[in-house]
Parts: sequence; C-alpha cells; structure tokens
Amino acid sequence: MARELAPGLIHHPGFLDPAARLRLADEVAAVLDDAPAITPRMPRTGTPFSVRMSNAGPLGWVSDIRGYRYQAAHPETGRPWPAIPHTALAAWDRLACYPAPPEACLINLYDPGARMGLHQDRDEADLSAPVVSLSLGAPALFRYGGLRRKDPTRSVRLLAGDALVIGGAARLIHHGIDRLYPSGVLLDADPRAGFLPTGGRCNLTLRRVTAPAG
Ligand SMILES: O=C(O)CCC(=O)C(=O)O
Ligand SMILES: [Mn+2]
Repeated sequence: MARELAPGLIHHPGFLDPAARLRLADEVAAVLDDAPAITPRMPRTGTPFSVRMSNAGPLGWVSDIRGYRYQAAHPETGRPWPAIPHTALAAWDRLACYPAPPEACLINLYDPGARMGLHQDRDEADLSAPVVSLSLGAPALFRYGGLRRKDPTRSVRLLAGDALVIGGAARLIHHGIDRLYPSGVLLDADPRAGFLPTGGRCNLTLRRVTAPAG
C-alpha cells in the first residue's frame, strides 16, 4: 500500500517483489561492469563522499572539485553510460506519471558506514518530473524535511524493494540518508548483488534532466 509521507512524497513499500529485486540486482551488476563506481568529491574542497556512484542512461550525475553536473560520459572510462536497466524503466512507467522517459539513473552504493547528508536534487532543468528512487540491500534511515534547509525533518526506513517518489510539492525537499541498519534477515540483502559488501545498500534514482521537446 502506497503512503503519502508529505504532499508529493509517496512511499511504496515492497514495490519490487523478490524476483524483481534479483532481476534489478543483476541489471545493476551489468551496468557496473561497464561503468565502474567511482568516489565522488565535494565541489571546491575535494572531500570524498562516503557513497560510491555510477550511472546509467543518456546522462549521468557527477560531482568533483569543479562542481555538480550531468554529463554523457563516464569521467574515467570516457565511455557513454550504459542503458538504464529495464526493471528501473518499468518502475518509472508505473510511478512517475510523466510523459517522457528518465534520462539519468544515478546508482548509489553504500558501504555499511556510509551516509548521505541533507541535500536537494536540483541539478535537473525539468523539475516537473519526479525523482523515482528504488532501494536494494540493507535497510536505511531516509530523512526528509522541507524546502528550506532548516525546516523540521522526519524520517522513514527504506527497505529492499521499496520505491519512493519525490515529486510535486516535494520535488525540492531536503533529504538524505542518516545511516544503514544491519540486515539481520537474509532476504533484506539481494544475494546476487556481488557489487555490495555484506550489509551494504544500493539506491537507484531515476531522473528527467531536460524538458521533453515540444
Ligand atoms: O539513497 C537514497 O535513498 C537517496 C539518494 C539520493 O538522495 C540521491 O541520490 O540524490
Ligand atoms: Mn537526493
């Protein structure tokens, strides 16, 4: 059952069943073979993120000393990013309510101690499209607030297979990942996800970057 956590922020627990999770894990493994995960760095300071990242789709989100941006090629291999996994595209078709496909699928890989600070997703030119997020692996505490950084926050636990739609009035809310939880239950982890360390987590965010022509 979907639950509206805040206007425009919709949580779909268990959106991907175990078979779909395994399929997606296989598809992500294939993407990472072609487009290895890299450690992004904060603009200006060069401080490394604790999360490793790769992308699929015509555009990929990267962050380095020069800034945040979308670009068509992997910064180290120089190759175009691989195609967005089918299972992720199917989730977009069901959840995004948007007339064009996503252009970027950011893949975040969390080691058990990794986190992601409170931020907004605002590097996309078309903010009328939602961000659709899919989670695999260990449970995580997702924190969300308001449009202003200092607005009060709440949190929700995201489990393997959960989808989260960040759209409408929530499209520019501040959000982040406080921490992962050890996954005591074997099924929390996707056994074929060899790209994750034990207790790690993978999150995919599907994004429309440019406004569709016409
Ligand atoms: O890992 C998550 O659930 C959130 C990821 C996120 O906010 C992002 O990639 O911008
Ligand atoms: Mn985000």
